[in-house]
Amino acid sequence: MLIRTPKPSEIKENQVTDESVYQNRRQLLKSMGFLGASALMVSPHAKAVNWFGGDENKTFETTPLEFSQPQVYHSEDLLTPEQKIISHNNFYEFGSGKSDPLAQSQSFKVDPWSLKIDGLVEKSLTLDYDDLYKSFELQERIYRLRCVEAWSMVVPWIGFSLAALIKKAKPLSSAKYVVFETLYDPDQMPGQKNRFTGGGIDYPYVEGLRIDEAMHPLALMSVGLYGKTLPPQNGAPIRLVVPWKYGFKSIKSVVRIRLTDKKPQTTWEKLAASEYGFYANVNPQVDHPRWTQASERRITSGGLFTRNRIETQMFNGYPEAASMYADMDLRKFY
Ligand SMILES: Nc1nc2c(c(=O)[nH]1)N[C@H]1C(S)=C(S)[C@@H](COP(=O)(O)O)O[C@H]1N2
Ligand SMILES: [Mo]
Repeated sequence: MLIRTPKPSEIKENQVTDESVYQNRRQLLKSMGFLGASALMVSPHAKAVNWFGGDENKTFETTPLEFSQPQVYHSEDLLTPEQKIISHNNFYEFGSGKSDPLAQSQSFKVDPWSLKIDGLVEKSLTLDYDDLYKSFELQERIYRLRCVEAWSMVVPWIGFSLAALIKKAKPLSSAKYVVFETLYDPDQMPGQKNRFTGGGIDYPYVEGLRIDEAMHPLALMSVGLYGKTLPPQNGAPIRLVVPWKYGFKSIKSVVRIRLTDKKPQTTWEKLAASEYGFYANVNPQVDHPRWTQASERRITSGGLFTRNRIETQMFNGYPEAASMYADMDLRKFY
């Protein structure tokens, strides 16, 4: 592989401030042996607000992760504070309100877990809970997350490249698409039981990528954020992150990755194909039928409703993705 030349979307570590500095120092101290197991704390989660019944006094416990220092960040923006990232979520399996996932998911069981990679591969694989953290080198990646609803965050994810995982299964040349599936477990996920609170979705939640998109170095399988394992509301124990696409492509709590020769029908496409396409590349020039996509509300350290409107960038500011769509009409393939 060639040495990469930094793109305008990439800047050096010392230009990113905020909570990541704290986390990176912490990681360094840990690698030098200054932080023993007893000093490793549980994440200071916001207390779950309970109105469905269930999680009242429970807070999911996250664990610090070992990860390599990032060489390149893909954002010149300030990080969104951890408390916002873990309390303002879309995860319809736990309810369709932004605070439902935190409130509803705190007793979600992530261990044992089983992630299967199969379909058009030479070697099907199953990763168990421990494999998620030790099969690949974990790396921090700071990405913008741009929801189709026109809000956005900047998240310090920890994970490994999706390409590494797919390569391990040895894809056949006939594989053209990759399909992802979230856990189906209505006993644990109240939204899967109730068509109303679950947003009318036909579960399990399904997403898909073209094989070249899945093999793109920016596509990440995330197992953590802010230096620790993912909390359930963000897609524990493992979720996809595709930073140049609208957030709904970044499917959470994945149990199956299947390679196929047919374009899958994805959850949101099935629900409203004219509003949520298969490609879903962030594009300020193609509006959602009901609102503009030219700008977005960046969630920062200010109050959740602080006015912080910024212009949306093509491919969410990841021009590295552009060449994959060079000969496509992105109005038609939205
Ligand atoms: N299984 C599943 N994955 C999902 C969703 C969901 O409802 N269910 N919501 C998506 C949407 S619309 C967005 S914007 C992101 C939000 O990720 P976050 O809550 O970690 O910010 O998750 C995506 N992944
Ligand atoms: Mo979203």
